[in-house]
Formats: sequence, C-alpha cells, structure tokens
Amino acid sequence: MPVMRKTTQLRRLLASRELEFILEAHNGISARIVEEAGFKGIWASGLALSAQFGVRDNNEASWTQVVDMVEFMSDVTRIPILLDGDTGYGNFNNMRRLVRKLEQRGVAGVCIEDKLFPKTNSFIDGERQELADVDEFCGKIAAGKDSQTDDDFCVVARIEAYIAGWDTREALRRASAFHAAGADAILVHSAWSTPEQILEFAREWANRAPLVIVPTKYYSTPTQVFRDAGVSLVIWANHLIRSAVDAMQETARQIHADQTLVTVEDQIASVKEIFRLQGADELAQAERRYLYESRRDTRAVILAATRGDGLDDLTQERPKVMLPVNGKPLLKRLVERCRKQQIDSVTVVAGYKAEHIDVGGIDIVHNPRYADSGELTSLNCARPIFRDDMVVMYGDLLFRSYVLRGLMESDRDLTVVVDSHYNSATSSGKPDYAYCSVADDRSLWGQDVLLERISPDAHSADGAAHGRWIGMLRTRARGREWLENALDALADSPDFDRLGMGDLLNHIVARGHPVRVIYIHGHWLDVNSIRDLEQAGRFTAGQR
Ligand code: SPV
Ligand code: MG
Repeated sequence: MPVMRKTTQLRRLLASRELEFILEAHNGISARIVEEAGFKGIWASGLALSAQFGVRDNNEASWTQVVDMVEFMSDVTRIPILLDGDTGYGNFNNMRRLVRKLEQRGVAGVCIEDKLFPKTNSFIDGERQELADVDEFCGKIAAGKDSQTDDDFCVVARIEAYIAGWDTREALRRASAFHAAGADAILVHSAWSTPEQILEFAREWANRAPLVIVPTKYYSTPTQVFRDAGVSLVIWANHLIRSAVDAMQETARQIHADQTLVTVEDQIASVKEIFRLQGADELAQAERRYLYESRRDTRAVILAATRGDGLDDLTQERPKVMLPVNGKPLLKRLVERCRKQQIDSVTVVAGYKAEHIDVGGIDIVHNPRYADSGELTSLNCARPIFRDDMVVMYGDLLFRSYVLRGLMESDRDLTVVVDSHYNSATSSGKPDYAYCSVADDRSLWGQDVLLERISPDAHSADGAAHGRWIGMLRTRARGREWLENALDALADSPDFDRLGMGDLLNHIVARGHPVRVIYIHGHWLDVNSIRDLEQAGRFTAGQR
C-alpha cells in the first residue's frame, strides 16, 4: 500500500473527528522515539529545538539551523512534523521561503504565532509581549499558503492574545481574520494553569476551523475535557526535552560522583539500543545487498607453491611468499589487499616449506608435487574449492589497491589485468606478455579490450606486446566453466606439469571465449630477485 504523504497525514489529523495528539521532538533520535511510541505526528518545538542547541527560545538559532535539524527529524520518521515556526522568521517574504524549504525537506506543516520577530517564549513575561498587526500577519499567512506546492501542506495560525493579556474577543477577532486569510487551523495558547481561556475560546469558535491547544500549563485538566470542547489536536509541547534533561543531569551527576560507570550502566539505554534507533540493522542489510552481494562469494586462490628460484639464499627456511617486505610477509600484504575488497575467503596453494606459511584467516591446500610440477598442477589442486566468482593470482604480487578493486568491478566472465607500462628489459622472472585486441589508449572510461594471447616474447612479428599480464585474473560463472574445461583439456597433455597460467589463458582464448583485459599503468610488481625485493621495499614504504 502506498504510504500516505506526510502533508495529507497532518491534514487528516487536523480534520479528524477524534481528539488527536502530537508530541514534541527536538532532533532525529527523539523524533524516532515519538514515532515508535505510537504518536501520529511530531511537534518540532521551538523551545525544545533551541534548548537542544543550548540557546534561548528567542530566535537565537537561525531559521536554517532549525530547518536543518527538522530535516534530520523528517528523514528518520514516516509521521508528519508540524514545525513551530515562531513568527515565520521575518515578514511575508521570509515566510514564503520557509514554506518552500519545509516542503522540500518533508515537513508537513508550519505553525506561526502572531507576535514580533525576534519572539520570546510565551511563558516568559507573556503579558509584556507585543502582538503582530493583524493585517500584516494575514499577509504572511496568505504568502505562506500561496507558496506551497503540495495542497495538503498546512499553515496553522497561533493566537497569542491571551498570552499578551487580551481577552476572548481579541483572540476571536484575530482567529477569524487568520482563518479568512487561509490558515488551515487555529492554535490558541494560554498560560493559565486552568483551561478556562481555551474552553471559552473553543465554545465561541465553534469549530469554524480545527482547533489546536498546548496544555503545558493547564496539564492537570482531564483530557476528556478537551475532547468534549471539540478540540482537534493536542500538542504535548516539551516533554521529551525535559525528560532528557532530567535523565542527563542525573547520569552526569552520578558518573562524576562515583568515578565509575558501574552504577549508571543498568539505568541507561544500552549502546545496542542506540544502534537500533539509528537503524544500524537497515545498514547491515543494505551492505549485504549493495556492497557484498556480488562479492561475498568471491574466493581468492593464491598460487604460492614455489620456492622462488632467484632468491635461493633467502628462501632456505621459508617459501617466497613469506619473505618480509618492510616487516610484513608478501602473502600477508596480499591477504590484506583481498580483505579490503571484501574477499574474505582466501585459499593459498602451498608447496615448498608450506609449514612456514603463517598468515591468519586463510585456507591452505597443498601441491605435494610442487618440486616437479607447475602452475596448472597447483591450480588443479585447488579445484575442489573453486567458486564461480574467483580471483586467481600469484603469491608474490604487490600492487596498489585500485588494481584489485578494478578487477572486482568487472562483470565479465573472465577478466585479466595487463600492465601497458611494462619494461621488458628490466622485467624479472618469466614475464607473461599480453597481446590484445587494441593497445591501451589510457582513456578514463575503460576500453573494451580482449586478450588475444599470452607469450613469453615481448616482441612478435606484429610488433611489441601490448602489456604484461600481471598474474591476476577473475572469473564469474561462465569464466569458471571455461577455466575448468581448459584445465581438463590440458590435463591430458603429457607436459601438463610444465604448463603455466599463460597456457591456460591461451587455451581459453583459442576456444573463442572472450577474455576481457583491464589495462593498468605500472603500480605493481612481482618479486623474483633480490633487486625486486629491494624495489618492493620502496614500493610499500609508507603503506600500512
Ligand atoms: C514551543 O514548544 O516552542 C511552543 C509552545 O511554542 S510554548 O513553549 O508553550 O510556547
Ligand atoms: Mg515555540
């Protein structure tokens, strides 16, 4: 069922034949509390809003500060807010802008009182307060009504005649004029401790327009009396700010005196309750939906079985991936990069000195024949834990986080990362050169590039390679299928143990499957030699 507009809800509250009630709130959390308690509307009290800012109810907070806070209140609630708009914060022109801004921010109506800017709270020397000129105030009401774009937005006119020491005649004269000027309802205020003034007014007013009251001072009046008088809406105007102040004073006093939290802990709302009121659950749900859904099943498979040929001395005791770079093993850096992209499931294919792999939160599968087999044999060892959504990478990689982030953003079946900024003269190890459908044009928008082949040669008859495959790929459902089929097909070949990832990609491409290329321009390295290791130190300097 569509949710009724807040303006329409407020209009219906005012028009309802039942006596209705709204309660004061002064910020987002108190607005939520009002809604949860079952109220059908919220009074954004000027007194309470000023108080929560720690200023006086004399228009010391600017109108935009008020409107900003009311926006927070509106954002977290579904019930209508009636803003205590004081005197409209200026003349008719300010009123016009106020109404437009309130509509934009989801506020259902505004109440303005017939006093002069800057106003003073009605309970502070009310009798000395000057009332607005009736005609001027009528113009202000009309200007507000003419500015609304939503027919149901409500302007309530508040009569301060009793507060300022005038009688019922004057109150009625004003109410009639304001109603004629377009006010949707009349709020009649009284500072007496008994309800006589408002009851007399209600009798004379005789429901010409909905009547609103604020029984702060005559609070001991039985509610039935208001019902019998034909009042439409009761505003409980300041009771949450007052209860909050009381509770805060008590808690502050207690903590200060006791120098421990033990006494107060069970007397105050739990942190969990605060999280609940903030809607923490909704965010967790949204994260599952928007942040993790496509990624949470991603598994990283890290190939780390080899000793690392060019690093003999350093790998006597541990595999290459456990070599520290600036105090942190390569593999740990890689796992952290995965976590940063919400890849929580990381499987390492280990071989040489596997028992020395000491990185938390990973799974290990073993390639027992690491000494005389190659990358595809290692990959095949991880076969039982393959997932549709999978990143496969070499364990000796270092890269800036955007490299893996870019790969995670790809929605293609199979994607590889190719560095177009390579230098074949200084590349160590056995580089995989990539020949692609088009060269990197370094456009900001990501070209649509396909892999044509991987080769150990940086040059071919057609010219130079377009880049170096950095040893990182990602599959989705179909890509996984292609990868598994290629592994199956190649497993029959007698030299399977000598085949590498490049052979696998070539097989897939040769089958006509599109392998998407994401170009990067440096910002990564792999570690195959002492020189690489020194470079790795510089590359990671300053990184966490
Ligand atoms: C408010 O809540 O700010 C009001 C009502 O205007 S009263 O404080 O009673 O004037
Ligand atoms: Mg007020």
